[in-house]
Amino acid sequence: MSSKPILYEMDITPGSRAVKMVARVIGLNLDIVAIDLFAGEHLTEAFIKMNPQHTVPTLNDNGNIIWESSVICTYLIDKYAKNDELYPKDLYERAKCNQRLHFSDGILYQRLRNCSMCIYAGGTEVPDKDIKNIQDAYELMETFLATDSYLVGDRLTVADLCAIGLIGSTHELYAPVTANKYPKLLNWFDRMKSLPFYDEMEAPFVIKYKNVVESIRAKNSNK
Ligand SMILES: N[C@@H](CCC(=O)N[C@@H](CS)C(=O)NCC(=O)O)C(=O)O
Repeated sequence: MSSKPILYEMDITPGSRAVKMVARVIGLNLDIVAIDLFAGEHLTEAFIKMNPQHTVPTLNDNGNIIWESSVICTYLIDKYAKNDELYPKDLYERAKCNQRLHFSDGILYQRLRNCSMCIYAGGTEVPDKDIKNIQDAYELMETFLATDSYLVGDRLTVADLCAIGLIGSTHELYAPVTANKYPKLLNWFDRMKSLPFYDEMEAPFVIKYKNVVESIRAKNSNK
């Protein structure tokens, strides 16, 4: 008999929350196992055996191990969703979703990470170039959202769910999404904030992440 998929995650990481939001939307129950990266719980022999890249989120679906949040999300939708609304089966629509997902993984996530790494590595300020890289990504998103209200077309897809936590974090921690410079991105962000699960599943963890980074920054400045 198969059991619930197990999600190894940390709530302050945007990718972990993306997987949980997808599960919520498709009505899938996950067994959640919290991993504390700051305590090195991802570096145990057992975790590395499961995921040699030792990243969260990581999924164990009855022995099938998957990591990379966007890959986990699309797998869960393909396997468990009752319809293809979140991840269209139409090949062109799916390609557009995949492009946005790669943008989130390769551009948004990496640029957020670069900023946080400056602080984790002992710094107190994030270099202007790293902030500028995030703003450049916002400008690209303005073009993605030029005619559409969601990242792919006019309804919510997995592409939106994988981008919310990243934009929420860069906005709160490093580069505000301002109305004068990024009006379409801000409209999209407001639309995401009105999702029924946003206040429960997203907002508190963006603030928690900010507090973690700020407390490390404060310790660094007292050294
Ligand atoms: N693009 C990946 C990023 C995964 C990732 O690097 N997660 C970080 C936390 S945000 C992590 O687990 N870092 C621990 C490590 O690399 O050892 C995803 O969305 O799953």
